[in-house]
Amino acid sequence: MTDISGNHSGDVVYPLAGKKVWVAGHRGMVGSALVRRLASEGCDIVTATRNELDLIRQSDVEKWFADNKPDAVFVPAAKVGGILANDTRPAEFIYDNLMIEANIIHAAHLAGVEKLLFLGSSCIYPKLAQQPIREDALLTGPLEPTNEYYAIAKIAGIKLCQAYRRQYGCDFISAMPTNLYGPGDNFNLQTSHVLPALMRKAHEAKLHGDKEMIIWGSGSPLREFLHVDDAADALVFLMKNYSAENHINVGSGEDISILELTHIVARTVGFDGQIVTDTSKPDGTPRKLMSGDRLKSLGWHSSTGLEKGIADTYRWFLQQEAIDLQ
Ligand code: GFB
Repeated sequence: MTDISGNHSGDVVYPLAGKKVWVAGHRGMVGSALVRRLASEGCDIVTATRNELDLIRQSDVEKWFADNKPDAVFVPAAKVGGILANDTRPAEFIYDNLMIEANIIHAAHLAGVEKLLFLGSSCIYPKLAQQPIREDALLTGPLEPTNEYYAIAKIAGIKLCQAYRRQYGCDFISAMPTNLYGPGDNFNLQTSHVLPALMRKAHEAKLHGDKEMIIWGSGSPLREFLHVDDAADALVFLMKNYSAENHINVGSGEDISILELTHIVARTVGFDGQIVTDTSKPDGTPRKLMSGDRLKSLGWHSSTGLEKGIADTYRWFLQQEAIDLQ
């Protein structure tokens, strides 16, 4: 029988041992977690810094593939950011992401790459999708306006993988991770996602002896969080075990309100002042809990609880304190 992975036997579809694997965007939070996770796979990991390769430049990307000849490619490389960055820099979010994914996916096809995994995001789904959001909710309704441009680019990436699979038979797959957090996150308050922002705000409020910390929006939106090491594990699992054109959700299966999340972060950091909402800032989509049924049916589930994940991330944050967080 064929399962949803397209796998007939239940054996690993694509073992990574001995393969040359390029992690595009290895300095980002997801890329660096992938490099850590791949260390135990017996593969040859190749990377390129931004100075060595500008992913926006098509001919440079094609040349890089011709010179390096990877067997497999992970594509966490992307222009990413939190709600404010997405809302205020739509041109960068659509242009950079379209260029990066189109260049890599097309060049991977030209170079005969055996397998490629593209990363999307849970914000590709309609703003008011039925919860938990199944993969087939894609393109069934209007998008959340604060991240529409990023979402359109990521939807194009999924469609590129599907199209190259259909027309050229490329084994290109897509995964849709939920909101990720962990070591290597961006703690810049203007551009970050909510979890690192809350951690930094609570940490600084505690240091300065502030009586309150301000969070954006009403605090009522619900978000699903997954530790980046769990995400990397799921991505390696999919690379090895999944081969079909439908994208796969990658999440923890649980969501939490931003206000509750703030309380956990404040407790972890040791800030016991007041939490104040700034409703002049956007809430974004009210809820985006993804269905993890497909990934579960393939045999993967997350293992890091949110409180533990936040505590680990805070330890990492404290170790980085000497580094400039601006
Ligand atoms: O993580 P976040 O920026 O992005 O915000 P999204 C999640 C929620 O946290 C929103 C609230 O309701 C924010 O208003 N929030 C509260 C804060 N305080 C803060 C704060 O200090 N900083 C930030 N950043 N948020 C992004 C998308 O959506 O998520 C991207 O814009 C992508 O496209 C990414 O999909 C995963 O979850 O709203």
